[in-house]
Amino acid sequence: MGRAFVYVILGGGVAAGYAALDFVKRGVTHGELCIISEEPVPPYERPALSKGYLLPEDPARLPAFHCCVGTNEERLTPKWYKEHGIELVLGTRVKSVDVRRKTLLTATGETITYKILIVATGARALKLEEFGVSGSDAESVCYLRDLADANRLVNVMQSSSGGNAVVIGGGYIGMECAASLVINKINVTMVFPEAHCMARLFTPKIASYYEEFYQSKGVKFVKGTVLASFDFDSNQKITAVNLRDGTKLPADMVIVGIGIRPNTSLFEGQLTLDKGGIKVNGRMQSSNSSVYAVGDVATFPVKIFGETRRLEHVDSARKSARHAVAAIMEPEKTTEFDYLPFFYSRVFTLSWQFYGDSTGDVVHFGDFLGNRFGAYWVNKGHVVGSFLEGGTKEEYEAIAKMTSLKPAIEDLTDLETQGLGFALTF
Ligand code: FAD
Ligand code: NAD
Ligand code: ISD
Repeated sequence: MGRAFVYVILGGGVAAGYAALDFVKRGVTHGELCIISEEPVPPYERPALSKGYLLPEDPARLPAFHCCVGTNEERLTPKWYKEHGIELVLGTRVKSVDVRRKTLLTATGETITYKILIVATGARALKLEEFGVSGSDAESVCYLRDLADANRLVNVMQSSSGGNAVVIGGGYIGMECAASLVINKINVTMVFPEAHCMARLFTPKIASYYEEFYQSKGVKFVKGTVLASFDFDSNQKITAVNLRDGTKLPADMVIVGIGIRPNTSLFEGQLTLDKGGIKVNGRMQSSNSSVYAVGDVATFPVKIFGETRRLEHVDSARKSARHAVAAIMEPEKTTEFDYLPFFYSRVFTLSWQFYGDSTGDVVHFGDFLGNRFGAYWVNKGHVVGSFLEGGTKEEYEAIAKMTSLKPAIEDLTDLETQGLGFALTF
């Protein structure tokens, strides 16, 4: 026999931490809530792993960045969970779930029963092997998803000081890790298949600003090609990476950031999936009414676009988790989730925010030779997305508010002339 809880959160990442805080705020009683996580520590702010955690001096370390310090709220330490009667089952992988019987089976052989399950299993990093390249298990090849990966990356970085790193992938992990490597005095070459970095979001004009900034810090870019193989020395240490276009790059270490896959496998055949995630309604409830899904693993209706989306960003993890808890604890008071997508990044001295959707025509504004510029995306005559680098708190709030209102645009040239001023009028 195992333990029984009213509420179980499966996964102990960002969404789990924010859900726990809201369960307490809404009056969960001692012994009702359990969090099961494969990670050995309570929920923490994952964004810190590619930023403060990698700094050479005074790096961020736990317990400083447990949830919910990312939103300037209470820091949930192990003591906090204990004081609130929340059971933390850490370092424990859930092997299978039976949503009909409402049971989970852990790798330690325990069966845990729930009345309501919140799935917050996040995602896993894609491996090079899934793209037909072997060598992921080599000592100096690093991925970055969890604390164990971050500790490994720090060790590899320290032993590669002054040497060469190749960063595979031009997305979020690639860009943020490349900046951290430079700060650690490592020579960086970034390799990615697209024509420019951050191809899922940036326009060519925005991307060229960041690429030039990175080049000014010594970063080299090899675009339009992918990794083909590694060269090893007699000790099985990587010495170089070979690209499909024939280029050979010397490498003391490699960081791979080539995307993620949501962790849905426990639920395949049991819950409805959509766009790679667990399909939920506006209350974050899956096709089984006792199972909710939040964070990276959930595909939810984004009202403002009139379609479902699966987002891979921390603000969405925090807010979807909080919405699920509200829907569970106060169903009659909780309406449909109404979420404006928000993405951001910070690298070197740069910092940007994006709200909404990056579809339609793009209007750029601001000073691309200086340090404050942006863009609006206009689709079917309405602003649907906004990007701003180097803004103030008030300016970011203004682009968020304006985007949420989807204002009509008659003249793109006029919008370009007004630039940031357009958002500030709302
Ligand atoms: P996660 O935080 O990934 O948590 C999932 C948890 O579930 C993990 O603890 C995992 O071990 C556990 N788990 C999974 N399967 C099982 C199982 N079978 N049994 C037990 N436990 C299980 N987003 C931004 O918007 N801005 C940023 O600056 C930013 N920086 C990031 C930096 C890094 C290095 C990474 C990796 C991501 C970053 N993100 C950022 C994305 C953001 O962190 C994620 O969107 C967010 O963590 C998703 O939260 P989650 O709770 O859904 O999943
Ligand atoms: P990503 O989706 O941002 O980027 C993946 C990149 O992989 C693409 O840009 C492309 O350049 C590259 N790629 C694809 N196929 C390739 C191939 N065959 N060979 C080489 N490169 C290839 O994913 P990521 O950068 O791995 O980030 C992982 C997750 O972490 C994402 O969910 C991301 O949102 C999250 N994250 C977010 C932030 C942030 O929001 N600031 C920061 C870090 C991580
Ligand atoms: O949102 C975030 C972010 O970007 C971080 O680095 O949360 C973390 C914390 O602020 C780290 O303390």
